[in-house]
Amino acid sequence: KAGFSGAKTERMFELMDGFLKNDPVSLQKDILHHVEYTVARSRFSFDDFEAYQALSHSVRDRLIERWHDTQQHFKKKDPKRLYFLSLEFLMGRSLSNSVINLGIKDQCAEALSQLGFEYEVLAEQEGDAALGNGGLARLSACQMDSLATLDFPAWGYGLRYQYGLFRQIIIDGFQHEQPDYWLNFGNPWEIERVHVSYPVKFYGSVKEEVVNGKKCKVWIPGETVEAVAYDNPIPGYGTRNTINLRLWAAKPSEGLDIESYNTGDYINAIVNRQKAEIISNVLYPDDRSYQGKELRLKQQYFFVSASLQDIIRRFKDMHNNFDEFPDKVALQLNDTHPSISVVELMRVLLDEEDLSWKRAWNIVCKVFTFTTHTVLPEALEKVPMDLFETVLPRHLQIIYDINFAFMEELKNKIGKDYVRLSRMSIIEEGAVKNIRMANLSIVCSHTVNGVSKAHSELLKTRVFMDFYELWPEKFQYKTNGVTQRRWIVVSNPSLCSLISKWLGTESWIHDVDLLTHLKNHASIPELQHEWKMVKKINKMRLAEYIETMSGVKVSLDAMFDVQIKRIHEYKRQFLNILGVIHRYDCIKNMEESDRRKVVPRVCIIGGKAPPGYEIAKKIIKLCHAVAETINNDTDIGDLLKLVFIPDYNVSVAELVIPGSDLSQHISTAGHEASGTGSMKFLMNGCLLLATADGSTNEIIEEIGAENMFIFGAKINEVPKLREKESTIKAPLQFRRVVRMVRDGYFGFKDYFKSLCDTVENGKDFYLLGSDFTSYLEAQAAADRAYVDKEKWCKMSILSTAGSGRFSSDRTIEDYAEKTWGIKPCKLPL
Ligand code: 9GP
Repeated sequence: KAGFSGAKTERMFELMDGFLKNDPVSLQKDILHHVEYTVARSRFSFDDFEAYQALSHSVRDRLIERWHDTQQHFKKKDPKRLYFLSLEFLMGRSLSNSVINLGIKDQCAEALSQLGFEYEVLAEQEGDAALGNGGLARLSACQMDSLATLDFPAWGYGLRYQYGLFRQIIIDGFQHEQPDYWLNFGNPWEIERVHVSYPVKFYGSVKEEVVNGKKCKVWIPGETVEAVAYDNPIPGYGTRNTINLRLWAAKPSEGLDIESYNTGDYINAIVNRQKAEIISNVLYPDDRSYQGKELRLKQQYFFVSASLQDIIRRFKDMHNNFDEFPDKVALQLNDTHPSISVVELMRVLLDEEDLSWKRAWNIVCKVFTFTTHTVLPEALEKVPMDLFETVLPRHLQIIYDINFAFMEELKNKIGKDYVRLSRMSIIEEGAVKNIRMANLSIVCSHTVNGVSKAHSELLKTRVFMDFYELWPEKFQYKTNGVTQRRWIVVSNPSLCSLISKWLGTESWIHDVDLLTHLKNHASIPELQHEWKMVKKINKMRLAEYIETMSGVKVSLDAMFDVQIKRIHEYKRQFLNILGVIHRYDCIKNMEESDRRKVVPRVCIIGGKAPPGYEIAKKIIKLCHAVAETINNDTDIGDLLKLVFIPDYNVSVAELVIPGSDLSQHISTAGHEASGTGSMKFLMNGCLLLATADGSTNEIIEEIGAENMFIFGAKINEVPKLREKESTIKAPLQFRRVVRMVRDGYFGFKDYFKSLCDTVENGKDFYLLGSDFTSYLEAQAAADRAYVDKEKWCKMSILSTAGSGRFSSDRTIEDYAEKTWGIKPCKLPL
């Protein structure tokens, strides 16, 4: 109300004529308005991209209306809010998702067609917002969609990287990385909030001072950077609720560098100030480990500090007693990346809000919850202590104090078991001392969870065993989920219509358990016929894409067998390629009569290798080298093709997943925390060939192993197999295909040597050799099933029917109730 007289407010209400309308004519007027006044083109001459921009702005206007109303409503109701802190969000495209969630896709299509444009063509104009690496980041995006749809009072916080995940280009079969300057053509989906900015401080020193007769630690920072907010409205489906994803960008602070100005070095003073922007410039492209990088630590603190200032400001707008903070605020740590927020909140409460240690600690312990997304100990972040001390000197002191209190408490409970004490300490002793961010997160959070049942078991029995023994009540499990809005409704419209037709309702789009009723129809020939037609349409789309991207023509009669995900040794794309070589070798050596029985396959692999991960890059090259041989072998023809899809990202996944028959999730058991790709394939009626790892175990529970192709060692068998690995000979078939690579059958003999070394001579850590035979058996079972078209189709329908449990709606409801303690806060219609 500030600044407005009653009369002006009244005038404003007089001028308002309700919400923007969603009929095609109103949309057309808005689109043309934006062509002329936002894009600044003539309404008589604009191209597809400009039409996309104008359409996006028209959709964004509608989002902003809802966003305002939602924020007002939250403010009025003042519920407990969830703040989801994540350094990565893989949002993909916004237009297609927004029009679905707003329920205006058909109206937009009609409006555009009368203007001479095609909605689908415009939607393709949008680049992906790729502010994340892989599973964790895409999961965050799915969870935001569900939080909005289920009306939870939630905010996401992250970093607005100027360079998203690198673009992968392939030259002669080798991966090269190109920067993804995704903001080049503007981003209609964000709103810059120049007035929402906070100073974030780094470096400097800490002094002891006496303030009001009390001894205090005073941090005198050495550098200040401004964090400016960019808001990204996230609409819910079937509701007006539209929540916010606030991303921070670094800008130079207003403060003057007096010294440089005084010495007359004006240019350098400006150049130095500009360096502040580096903090939010670029996303780290390696999701294996983030150890010891100063910029990484600064990114983490930058986004955490700005977010907490924002959250505390919002809290203080309504409350003046910090003891109420845990009743109004839940802070979710998405992996260890935001874990400095624990220390930052302590610092603010102690040093700025003047609370006692006891009171501050009590608050901190009630607000944080921690989800870990990895099993790999090397991916648990550690920050060298001297780096920490340089960048955040006051925070290090607070960590010492937290750790001291924790160690004392622990000693009281377990006695002087120094080995265990040192394992659990937040500070890792050694030649280089480190801060263990996972230990910090566990000590300070009231709830800790893994992302599948199996992962949570591994946390309890291996990774965080000591902590589980100490605080069993803190540990929960939450199986990941994905949003059916993006992964069926947006990406597979034909399947969406078919499901709605057979269920007689569209309600499954927000009540996904209804999919289970498809089971009743799974054997009906009419449904099967329509189901196969949908698959065929999607396979045609994919085949066209493959031809455009790689020049390879593929047969629609072939089984499309897909593995798309980040390239990692544990995900075992190498196993897949060795399987393809085996298939090729078998076909080559077959009699003509046997060849006629071969099920034709198109094997599709896609994914990015972290730029510094040599072996992963060699796997990509091997895929191309093998493809070169197979695809050019006229003797093989359509019986086998191998294709690598470059630059895999969210929108490529939206195209590939609906067109797949079979998908592979073949990590060494015990290594994939959950896996969410499998859930997207499952929803799209694609059969899974998988190891019993991560969330696959729960998919087996849901749809039955008889509807999947499961193979390989189980999680509890892996450690024993590893012990025996060096003494056991790999099966002959395995040795033969590795030998083909080693001997240069596909060229690049020297280059592939180190790759072959990873699976031979007793070094096969990821157990490709020991799983190879059962892998081939599972592949053979898939071939047999594919021949029986009715059976395959039924399995496909049952896969979709059983996918409801893997919706992020279910995951979010579970978190809301058992972890965050938040309730829906729905905007009235
Ligand atoms: O590797 C896990 C994957 O298994 C999981 O599904 C996903 C979401 O929880 O997180 C992945 N982890 C990361 O992306 C980084 O640790």
